[in-house]
Amino acid sequence: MPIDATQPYDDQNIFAKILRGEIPSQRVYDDEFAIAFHDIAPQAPTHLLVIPKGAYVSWDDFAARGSDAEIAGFVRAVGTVARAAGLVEPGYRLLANVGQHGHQEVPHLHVHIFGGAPLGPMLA
Ligand code: IU
Repeated sequence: MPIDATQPYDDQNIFAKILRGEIPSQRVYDDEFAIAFHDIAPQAPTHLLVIPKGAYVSWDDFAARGSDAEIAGFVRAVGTVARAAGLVEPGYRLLANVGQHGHQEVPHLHVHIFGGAPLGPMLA
């Protein structure tokens, strides 16, 4: 079920638990601002999720409340994860779903990284 992106942050959401290490994940990256792990139901040969360490519901919430350092750190982490996964050449796709119409299901900001095969045109 898609979430309401304007809801208050719920620290019992599944990605908060993954962040705290209470639920296992296949973690591939960890720094001051972000972690990255393999999506449990991959939709491409490489499908990673990058999440900020801060408590942000969505991209909208992060853009509004995140500090410049957190935002810069997170953006750099996404780039670093994609590069480390060997995706820069021949390329990859980033996606952040927001709220009901975006079909965001987990109420902790996450950026999907898809790659490892030609992905075709964007489907709205
Ligand atoms: P969405 O952007 O909120 O729709 O994406 C949520 C993603 O989180 C989706 O691709 C799930 O497969 C993924 N996921 C996960 O990796 N581990 C989990 O425990 C759960 C969802 I729940």
